[in-house]
Amino acid sequence: MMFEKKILITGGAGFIGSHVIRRFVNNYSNCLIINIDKLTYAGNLENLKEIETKSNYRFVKGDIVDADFIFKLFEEHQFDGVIHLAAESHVDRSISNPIEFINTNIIGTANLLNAFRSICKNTDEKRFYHVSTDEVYGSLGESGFFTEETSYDPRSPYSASKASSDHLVRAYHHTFKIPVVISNCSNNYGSHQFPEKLIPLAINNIKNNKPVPVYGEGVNIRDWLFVEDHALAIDMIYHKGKIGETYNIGGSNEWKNIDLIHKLCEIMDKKLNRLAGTSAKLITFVKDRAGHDLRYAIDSSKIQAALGWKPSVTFEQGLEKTVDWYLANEAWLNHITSGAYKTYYKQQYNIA
Ligand code: NAD
Ligand code: TDX
Repeated sequence: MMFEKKILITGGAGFIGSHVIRRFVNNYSNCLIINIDKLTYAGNLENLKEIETKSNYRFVKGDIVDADFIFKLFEEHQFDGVIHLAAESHVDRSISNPIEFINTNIIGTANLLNAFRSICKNTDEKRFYHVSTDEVYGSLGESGFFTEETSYDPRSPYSASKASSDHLVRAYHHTFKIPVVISNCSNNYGSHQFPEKLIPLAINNIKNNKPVPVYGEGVNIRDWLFVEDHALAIDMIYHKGKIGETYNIGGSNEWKNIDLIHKLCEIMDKKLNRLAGTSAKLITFVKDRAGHDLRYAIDSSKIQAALGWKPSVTFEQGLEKTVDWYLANEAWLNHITSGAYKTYYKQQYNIA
């Protein structure tokens, strides 16, 4: 079958990437969607079971840090577009092992930019979309919002590596005139998120009657967005975003960590038929994260006005959907926490 366009999505076996792949494979049957992913601890092909047999989808296991592999892939496919999500994404891991973040997030992005540049002949017809984070802007005090004009001030090895890759993307656009677009999004939550991040970790621990660790005094604030609304924004930016522009994406949904955990505990008590207050007894204050950013909050008026994007669910609806998904997908949780999903790859695809 001939496809009108070929789109490369990197990191498609991860949390956000799998939502983006599902959306693109289902909505754009005229496009061939190629997913490259290294399948680190965070990448899980089980996330893509629903679409893996569709004729417009291909998976290739590979590392974006491997420049030869990336060049050959671009030479073979001459992609029309790239949506780049592959990254090391967990702030705590970046504190214990920064080098992995520098390799994947900076060198990996540079490899993709070089390979993309090599296939850009008529630059207007292609695009390189870098999916980034609001953490590049640093930390807010009690008031104010991050806009697209806010100066970069990354403060963790993770955010410094993402800021660095954003700078490279803009520098390649400026210097080599390759067509790029960038978005910086706030904290995502939803199904298929690795249970090391706050919301799935808390759901999993409450379910298993384990302590729910709250860093410091739980006063840090995050702006939470349902992952499917991020995938919708990515779709709109990829198709309608203006070349060379940056778009901030956020839920206008700020929560202090401790209040969010209490809300989750209430939902879990109801879902698990526990007495009100049972789950909250699991809350345990632990040592704070080193360099813990106090507050993130996004001003997303640009994408709302320019592209007509807005979140489709309220936080109550999104959280309830999320809890329901984790409770209904016990096997997924057990596989990913035990590493047993590797057996599935072996049986299904003969991938080690
Ligand atoms: P994730 O950790 O769930 O998934 C990352 C994916 O990238 C995994 O499938 C992993 O196997 C793959 N990967 C890692 N290193 C690779 C390499 N060297 N080569 C190829 N593949 C590799 O991350 P996520 O939460 O889905 O985040 C996706 C992107 O969105 C990241 O770039 C992240 O910075 C950005 N982002 C995340 C959030 C959030 O709240 N999770 C918010 C804003 C932006
Ligand atoms: O056990 C925990 N206890 C706790 O109090 C964990 C894992 C986190 N926290 C706190 C730290 C943060 O203030 O909860 C908040 C959210 O933490 P994470 O889920 O680790 O997310 P964060 O550090 O805010 O980063 C996330 O959002 C921006 C993603 O991991 C990044 O990839 C994204 O760029």
